[in-house]
Amino acid sequence: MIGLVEYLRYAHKSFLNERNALSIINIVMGNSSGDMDSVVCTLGFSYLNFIKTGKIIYPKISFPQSELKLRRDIQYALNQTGLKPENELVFINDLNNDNKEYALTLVDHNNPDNEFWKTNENYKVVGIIDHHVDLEKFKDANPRIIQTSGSCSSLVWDYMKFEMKQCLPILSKSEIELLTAPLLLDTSNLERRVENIDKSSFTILSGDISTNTNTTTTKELFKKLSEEKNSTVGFSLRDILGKDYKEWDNIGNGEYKYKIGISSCTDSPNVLIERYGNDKIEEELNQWIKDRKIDLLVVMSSFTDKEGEFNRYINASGKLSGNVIKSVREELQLSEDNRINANGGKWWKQWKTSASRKQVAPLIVSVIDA
Ligand SMILES: [Mn+2]
Repeated sequence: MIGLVEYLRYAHKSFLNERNALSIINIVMGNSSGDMDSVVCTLGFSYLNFIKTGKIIYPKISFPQSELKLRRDIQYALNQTGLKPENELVFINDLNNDNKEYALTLVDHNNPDNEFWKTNENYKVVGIIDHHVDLEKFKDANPRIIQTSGSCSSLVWDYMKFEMKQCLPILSKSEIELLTAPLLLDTSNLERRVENIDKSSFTILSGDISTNTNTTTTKELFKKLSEEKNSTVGFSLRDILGKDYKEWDNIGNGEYKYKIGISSCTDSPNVLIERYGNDKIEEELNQWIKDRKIDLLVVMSSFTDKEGEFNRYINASGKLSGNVIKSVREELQLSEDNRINANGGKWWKQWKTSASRKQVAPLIVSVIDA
């Protein structure tokens, strides 16, 4: 049996060699935010499917190669396995506009959200495994698993648990840690947003983590991954905005369709203001709105403060911002924070900390649609 990294190298080479000859390209891809969950679901699904069927569904990273450096947790977990992600994975910018037909398996989203599909409409969605709100599309997809879970990876491991159990014994410690990484990050080391399926998937994986490692506990792994994920030292504000960013298009009932973007960040407003200054922040947000041609940009900041308290803040700009804030204010329990806004900032403290982008995005969309 083939290991994970060995398989990924094999899949990469075979993609480069065979793509011109293929009439239909089978690919699996995560959502456009390209977080650990999306990346690991992509790689893991492709691998386990190969174990199961002997066929390659090519794993595609949903962001350009140049943006890997913004995701230090992913870079770290991949590097640990010995893989050279820059040269041994296929990124979205490696796909050509070549009029190929694509058969798409979506993980961690259930409607294609990548810019790429706007100019390459020759695709079919053939499979979905996701933990976001069901957009009720592609009813013929098989599998079509859309279920609440802390991490989408739990759904993938559960779907192919037979294959997972088969190959775990031959995987290296760092390969298993890579597969465990999204589950730990998405559930804060199994302390928040944990569903039963997360627990059962963790048991499948962790059984082998403990036999494969004597020193690294999952707690330490979680700590290391969080540090890497949250590390933005040396980043420009633009880097931070693009690091975990998603867009929603075609919103509204009128003739004019709105487009909105939501960026998640792990720096507190105070850190951002200290580092970049209020004026620069406002300038960059407006530039972003212009460049992406969006009607609303929401920045969702979440972080744990010195007292160990989990905090959420949001910042809204663009032409819809006033009305949207007014409409979601009660639901998200927003209040102004005068200490932070002293120099003209626009941050709202979100007391309802349980609402992440997964809840906030559909809420904002429904408000604009209404
Ligand atoms: Mn996810």
